[in-house]
Amino acid sequence: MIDTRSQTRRSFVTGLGLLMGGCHRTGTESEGAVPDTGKADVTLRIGPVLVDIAKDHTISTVGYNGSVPGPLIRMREGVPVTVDLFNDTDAPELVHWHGQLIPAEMDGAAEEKSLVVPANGHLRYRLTPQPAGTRWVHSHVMAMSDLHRGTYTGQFGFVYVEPKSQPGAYDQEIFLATHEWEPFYTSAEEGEEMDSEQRARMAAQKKDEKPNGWEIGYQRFTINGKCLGFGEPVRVKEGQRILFHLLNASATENIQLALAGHTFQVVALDGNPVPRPAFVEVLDLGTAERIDAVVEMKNPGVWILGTPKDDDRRDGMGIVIEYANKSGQPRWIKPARKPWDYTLFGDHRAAPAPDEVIPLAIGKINGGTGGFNQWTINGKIYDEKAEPRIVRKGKRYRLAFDNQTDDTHPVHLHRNSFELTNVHGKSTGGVVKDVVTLKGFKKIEADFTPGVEGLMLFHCHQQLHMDYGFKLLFNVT
Ligand SMILES: [Cu+2]
Repeated sequence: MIDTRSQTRRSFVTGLGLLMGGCHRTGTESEGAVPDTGKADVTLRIGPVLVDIAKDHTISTVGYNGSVPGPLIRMREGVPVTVDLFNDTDAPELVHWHGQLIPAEMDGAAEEKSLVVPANGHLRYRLTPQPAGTRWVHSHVMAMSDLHRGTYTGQFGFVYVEPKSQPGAYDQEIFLATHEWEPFYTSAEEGEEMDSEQRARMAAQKKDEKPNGWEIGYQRFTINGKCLGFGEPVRVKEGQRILFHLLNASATENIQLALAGHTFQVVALDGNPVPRPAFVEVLDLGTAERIDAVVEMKNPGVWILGTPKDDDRRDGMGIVIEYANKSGQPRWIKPARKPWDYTLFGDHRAAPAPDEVIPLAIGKINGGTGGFNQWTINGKIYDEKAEPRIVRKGKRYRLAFDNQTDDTHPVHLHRNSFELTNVHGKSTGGVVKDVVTLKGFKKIEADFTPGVEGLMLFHCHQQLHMDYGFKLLFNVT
């Protein structure tokens, strides 16, 4: 069995052989679809799964290899792997290797014309994992109004691409993925924290528009497929340094997480080491974002790692952290709320001037009561018949995001990473991400340099936003 949550440093090394069954082939073998000979290094079987999330509460969904999250997949940076994908469902599936710089064929996005895993079928290909860090794998199918497809399901799992050299300044590493269940349509809008400028712009916009369309709510909240208090606790010892790998595997929710009685030292964002590993009490994770954070266990007791939102924590969003020889009710302490700011982790390096600035203004067409909002980039809803926007390999582009909506958008660039250069008017450097969460009415700039040719999708990772127009296709030539 592969423990998806926790591995000590020792089993971290031995665990390698588990999923990567075949011998490691090295060298420059070509990537792409390959014939079915021999054993694959990584196997994912897409199929129905029952998840016991709480006492007498079972979710029926689709997952990978019979578990939710799927098994932790470890790969080595630059070492090619053969991947077997089996689909035991009646619908074609797309398996997206989020955060990896791989050819479009294997990237798992329909817009990029990636290979599809046929319904009740099989697909085998080879890819070369890169870059190192906390990546993940998830379904990339459109869900539209069907809340039992795509990222609403249990099709997600961690992918850890091991660096060539391992710093290893920790005693235990713990992988935790958040996910919500039993989605429903609601007209209630999530109350985002807003400053006076955001509130003024929202008020100005609200005047003569149709009302906001459907939003999504959830009944149950889990970490690693378990509601708070139902699964095994994370067991720690006083004095240990724990490296938490946290993933927001939600379809639509942006979340916060805190560990009562403790402080996080953020060492990587979206798997990429940050220039300044700063200390924070509360982590913000937009949909699909990852945070690697070290916690020094120096406050013995039984604690809750969970969301500061009391209702959501009561409905399951948390996990118990238990020190050796301690027992009793897990404790929660409301954390001091400081606004999350990517620039905390950046430095003052000057970004090279970009070859071109690409303005991306985000807009919304309200769906009205009982309808779906539609999303626009530079005034256009995604059109699959439109020609992709050409970008040149090796050139530096600056994406100038201007969120003209009151909604938060965790936007994602496929097959690439971007470096944040300006956040809400503050310049920064060295923070490399593949998702950046744009708050309502705020501006962020991020630079990228395409390295791999082919189609490259940009979209909002909020499933409902992506499905209803929030996409843009690039072609790297
Ligand atoms: Cu969005």
